[in-house]
Amino acid sequence: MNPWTEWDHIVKVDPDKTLYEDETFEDVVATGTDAISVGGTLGMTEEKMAEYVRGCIEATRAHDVPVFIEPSSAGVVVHPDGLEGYLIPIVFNAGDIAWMTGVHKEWARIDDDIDWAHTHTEAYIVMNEEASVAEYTQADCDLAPDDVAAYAEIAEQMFGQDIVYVEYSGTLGDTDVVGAAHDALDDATLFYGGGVHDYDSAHTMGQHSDVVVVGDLVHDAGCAAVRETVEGANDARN
Ligand code: 1GP
Repeated sequence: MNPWTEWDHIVKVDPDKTLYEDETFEDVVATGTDAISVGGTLGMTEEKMAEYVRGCIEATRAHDVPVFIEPSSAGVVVHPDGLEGYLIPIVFNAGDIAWMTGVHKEWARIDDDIDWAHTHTEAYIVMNEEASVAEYTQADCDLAPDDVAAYAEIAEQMFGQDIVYVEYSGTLGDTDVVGAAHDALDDATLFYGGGVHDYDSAHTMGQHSDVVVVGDLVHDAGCAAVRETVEGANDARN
């Protein structure tokens, strides 16, 4: 069984941002989140990625929290011991179709050490036109709930995706859109990310998805706030 079928919550740490005040990766792990993913859209380098991933792996050693890399370009993937795997975005509504196969091809061309057994793809549907990821991928965010549901459906049924990810990075999404994607899936897991900042927002989005992803909050407000979102996501599932 894929590990994410058991998850309610992920913290996504961005190597281009610092942790909140004097918090550590141990504090991030101790929030009770189910997994850590390391990735960001802008300012990413292999060095920054390596440093953050190393810190997360060391912090999770005493806990049962897996660490994944979610790369945003071909040149930032590292292969440290202790990493659980790789979550590779494929952007289904990208205007720049390199985000369907091109950047992935480039990764395979330059990286001789890809661990395919631990490499998983995520079918992204990018919905916040203001977000860097929307600009970066030239995503068509002008989508109604039935458009998003249809993307989710083809991702699972035609492209065999196990993870569909409705991405509102930076803003809280429309529950009609997120719920439509959720309803369209049979067995695939729906990740939701964007603007989750407290118990209520996590609880609401957890009711319309399977896994709530929290990003900026860990950098901007810290681990006490993240812990509330873990509780909200957990309560939504139970
Ligand atoms: C970003 O979906 C994640 O990829 C989380 O978004 O930073 O808005 O929490 P936020």
